[in-house]
Amino acid sequence: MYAQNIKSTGAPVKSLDEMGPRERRFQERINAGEKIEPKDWMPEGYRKTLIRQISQHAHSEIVGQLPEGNWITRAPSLDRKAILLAKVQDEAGHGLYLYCAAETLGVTRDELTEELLSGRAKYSSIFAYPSLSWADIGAIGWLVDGAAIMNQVPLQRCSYGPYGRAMVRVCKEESFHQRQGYDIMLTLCRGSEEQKAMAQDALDRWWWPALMMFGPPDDASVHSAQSMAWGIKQNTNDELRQKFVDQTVPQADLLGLKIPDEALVWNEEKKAYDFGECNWEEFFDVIKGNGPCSHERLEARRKAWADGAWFREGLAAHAEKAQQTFAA
Ligand code: BYC
Repeated sequence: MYAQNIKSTGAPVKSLDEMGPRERRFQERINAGEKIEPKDWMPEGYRKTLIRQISQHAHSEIVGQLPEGNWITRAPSLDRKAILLAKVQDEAGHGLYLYCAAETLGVTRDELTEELLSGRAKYSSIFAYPSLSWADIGAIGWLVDGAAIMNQVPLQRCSYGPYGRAMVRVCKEESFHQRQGYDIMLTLCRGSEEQKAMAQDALDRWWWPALMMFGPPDDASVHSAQSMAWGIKQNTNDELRQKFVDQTVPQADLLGLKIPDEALVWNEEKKAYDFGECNWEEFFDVIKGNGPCSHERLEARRKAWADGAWFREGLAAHAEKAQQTFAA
């Protein structure tokens, strides 16, 4: 079983002996590394957990377009504008694959949209923060997409086939996104004193929110133990956070930037960095919908949905007409 080493605050994970025959067979398939496909039998909790995680992930991709979309018209060159535009379009594409993956579990796209627009659904905490300068676009690509890759590469091995397969293409694109962000940071850090200061300021503001993307610490993670037993998650939140810090500190050194954490120090014994604690009070407040930009983000999505109504109606009318022509 996968999830023995974490304390969970959620419901206890059942052992094989406690399961009925169908559930036991399902768990054995997962333990053997088999993929679960949409028409296969699955426990209701597995289905609900996937709908929750995949839809939150989809919403994050869609809402995540907003902080960067904010800079498309102000990118400093035509090349940077074209690259940023392509990146933001990729995020829309990720949202669409993920909504499709969620639909295979018996929920409709309209239901998921309604959850987001009503404020009931969560999306990644990171997008509740503002993008104040061009350097923030570098920091988002470098840190936010970097954290996303760290989290999503293991998700390619998720036990649910459609989610794992969607992650393959998403990860390839995220890798390009991370590099474009790092390239912006590198250019700024090789530029004037003011440009380097702008890059440092962006790192100072995005570092801690990026670490929070991995979710609460393991002892406060409600879903990890069960999600790992089901092969949905392959790693705990803290394991991935640690890997991200270990990968990112040398990248900051190469830029000549200082990570804003006085507790950050290499630990030779564990061959990894020790680092400070995130402000978890702030994290829980943000995921309740009280982040600096939470209100603005939802308003932007509601407006986009309302502005697109005429187009959705047109599509529905066209589909109906096509059906009538076909039936005649
Ligand atoms: N933000 O038991 P836990 C991108 C919630 S977008 C908000 O550890 P779990 C990009 C969690 O939902 C990539 N909420 O949960 C796009 C749960 O609440 P509920 C986004 C969070 O699910 C555009 C509660 O806290 N990536 O890269 O086992 C431009 C307890 O947590 C967060 C994904 O969505 C958070 N950060 O683990 C640029 C990855 N963390 O649902 C870039 C897929 C936790 O009980 N998701 N919560 O009300 C996952 O891997 C997992 O869902 C998490 C959390 C690791 C995030």
